[in-house]
Amino acid sequence: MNDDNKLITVTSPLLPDLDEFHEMLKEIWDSKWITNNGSFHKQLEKELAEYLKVPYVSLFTNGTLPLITALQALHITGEVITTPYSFVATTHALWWNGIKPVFVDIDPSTGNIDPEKIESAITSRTTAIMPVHVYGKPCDTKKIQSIADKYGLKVIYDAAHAFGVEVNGESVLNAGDLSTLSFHATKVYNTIEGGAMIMHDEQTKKRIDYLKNFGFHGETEVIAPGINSKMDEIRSAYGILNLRQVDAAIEARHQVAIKYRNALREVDGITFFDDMPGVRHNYSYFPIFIDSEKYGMSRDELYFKMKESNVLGRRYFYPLISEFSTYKGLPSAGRENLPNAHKMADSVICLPMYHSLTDMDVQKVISILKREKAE
Ligand code: T4K
Repeated sequence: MNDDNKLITVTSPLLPDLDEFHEMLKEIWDSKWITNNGSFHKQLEKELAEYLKVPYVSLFTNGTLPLITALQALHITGEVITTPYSFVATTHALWWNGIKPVFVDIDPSTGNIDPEKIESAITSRTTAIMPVHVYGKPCDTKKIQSIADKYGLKVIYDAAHAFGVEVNGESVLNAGDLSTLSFHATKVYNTIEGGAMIMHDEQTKKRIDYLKNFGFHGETEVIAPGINSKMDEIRSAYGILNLRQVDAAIEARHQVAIKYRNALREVDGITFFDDMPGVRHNYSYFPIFIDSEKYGMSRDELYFKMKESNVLGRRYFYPLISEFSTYKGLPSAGRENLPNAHKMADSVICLPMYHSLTDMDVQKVISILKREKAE
């Protein structure tokens, strides 16, 4: 029996076992070391580097500050090429560094920045490219790197959605100069609030570790104008426990994706992404795209109809970042420059997707989309 009053939200967090967490809290209480590079913080950085198959991880307090810090660390100035199809934090990180964002349209087959359109947006002021692996779908990192190499640009990936994503067995987080992750409650892997930066060498790791701790090197020396964006011991402990169950969570999400795809493939007017060959996906989101004419209902009508039935999908990422008042006046923000991004933003609904979504919940979502109930 369906409980029609139950809210089915777009996501629900992966939570550690409370008794195990309590044991770790006891250790923290005993040690009285609660933040500033404590033992759980060190352990989580090490375990994440192994799990993610990357050389170095620096933990952060959320997924926005590593973006801001990455731009500082690489001394990025002037203009940075980026995508409008993302969460607003991507562009905010540029703005907070006094950098002018230059929006480039997306490839409709992935939702990621279209590498074919990057070169024509490069000017003498361009210093970097900041792409996003949106929904965890890997960008064309080879093509982006070849453009960056040709023009001497840095590449910082906003990999907030790409936890554990691999291409042909290699982590997508190893691409570019730096990558950043978000461990927010709504992500595949969460530490409540949290995030990380991935780097290739020990020297950069040291520099980032200084920068996230006010720039302190030892007790009395400050080597750069750093910020405070450290993760504490409590969230590090929580993260250690969640890492042990993240593979099972990703597999449960995979099963939900299979059910959605099997049921929705034949629905006229609904499209979605299939898995990419050679890619280990994390199923962080399940976006569908509504063609109003074929489906016979607009995206927004469907979105509100789902809401009436207590199914709270989300229109990630509508509106486009380029439509927000801070960015709307930028020369690259014009609608004519970003037709594919507008089309995707105007047609998307992210369906409920999380490890503990029950079969009954999935069937309820499907039945609304298939309009199996009388309208
Ligand atoms: N770059 C990209 C590409 C990003 O997507 C993000 C964040 C960032 C950078 C920045 O990373 P952080 O600084 O945030 O670490 C959410 C998240 O706040 C945000 O982290 C995320 N992207 C963005 C896409 O979505 P909201 O405002 O849509 O979430 P909210 O609070 O409406 O939650 C959605 C649903 O999740 C709720 O209806 C129920 C469920 N939920 C949520 C929370 C917070 C729970 O069940 N428990 C919870 O504690 O922004």
